[in-house]
Amino acid sequence: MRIAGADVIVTSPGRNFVTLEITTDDGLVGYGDATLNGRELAAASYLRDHVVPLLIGRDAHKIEDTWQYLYRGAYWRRGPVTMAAIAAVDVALWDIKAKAAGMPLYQLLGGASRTGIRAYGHASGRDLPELLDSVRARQAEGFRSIRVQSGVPGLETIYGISARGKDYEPAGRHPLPNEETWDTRAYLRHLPTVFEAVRNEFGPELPLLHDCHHRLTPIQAAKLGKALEPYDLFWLEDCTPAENQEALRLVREHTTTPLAIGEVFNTAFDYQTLIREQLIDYVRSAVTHTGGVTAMRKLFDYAGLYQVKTGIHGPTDISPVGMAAGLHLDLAIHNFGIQEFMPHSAETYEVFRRSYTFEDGYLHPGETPGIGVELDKKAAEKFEYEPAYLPVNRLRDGTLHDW
Ligand code: KDG
Ligand code: MG
Repeated sequence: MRIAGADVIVTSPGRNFVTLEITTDDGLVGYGDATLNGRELAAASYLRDHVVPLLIGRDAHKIEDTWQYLYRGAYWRRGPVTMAAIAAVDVALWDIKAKAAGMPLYQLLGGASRTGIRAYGHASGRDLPELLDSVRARQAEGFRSIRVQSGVPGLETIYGISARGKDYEPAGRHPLPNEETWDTRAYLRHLPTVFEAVRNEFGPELPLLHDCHHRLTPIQAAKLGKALEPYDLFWLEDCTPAENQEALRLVREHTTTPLAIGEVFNTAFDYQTLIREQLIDYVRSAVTHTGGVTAMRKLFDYAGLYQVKTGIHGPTDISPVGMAAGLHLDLAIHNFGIQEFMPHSAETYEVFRRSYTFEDGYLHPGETPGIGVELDKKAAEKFEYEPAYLPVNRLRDGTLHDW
């Protein structure tokens, strides 16, 4: 079975997505996601200009060899653009292989290790009453694990807080990124009071998560982890900037709050110290940004040796194709932890027809052969690409800060 064609589709049904469609000479079609929020066209060009010409005529069954050909063959390794492009090829080829086998992908990965995939949803509020309402709304939708993000008095807009009743989508369709203001001391003072109130309202059982979004220094993160211990978090995410693996050593020495990191990582090497020294509890990579199913499987098996579990990144900037690929892994691997799930808009689901389901707090990839997501090209054409940027953060004195 040879690769006969490969097409890169950039579409914007509610937000921007980059999708690779691979066709084989016997008529099978596979999809992969290469969406890189705010830098989409770089991934699209990498695929169109440098990868598609290498794919035509290759044996579609040779997934590992193609992965190595694109990774080692580029000479310039790693990086978000390269790894998103490789991920798209890898997932499209797994989709094709599973379709050729007539099985859902998880069967090729060893079969189901569980009946459903525990998912967490996002609750946020500009103030406490709004946040408590938002937690109740997620519970009503079926979520049994909830990420809690709160506004901070004195700060207008910050990461993770949506306008009342609206879904959160940080990438804005502006010619320039929005600028937000950040104050770490105000955040560190306020957040423990929020978790105290949420625990008082919802009791000790509900698993609660929080995302620091890389904004703290190691000692600040250590202080926050300690302050949150009475509220028994499921995890504290991205507490320090992701580049510095050693930072987590200091945090770990001071707190038993479980730690999760990795949504901006793109290879297993970014986790080497973190996993080997057991400085984290959950790996947060997305299939889309970490080289696809092939690379994620290896990463997860490595993490499993050290009792580190998974928490695949699942915001709306991972397309339904990337989401579905992650769900097949979630179902098959042993060291599954939890899956993030931010449902996409109706427009997105009009373009990406999916077989995965969410019911009673659990996701399932479905039983359709392949990954179970098909792209409707006609529908995709209706939604033209519009440049969109993630916001930037500045301290009160104007210094640029991690967002
Ligand atoms: O594009 C940026 C988002 O993927 C990121 O801000 C979402 O941190 C995030 C999360 O945990 O979902
Ligand atoms: Mg995050």
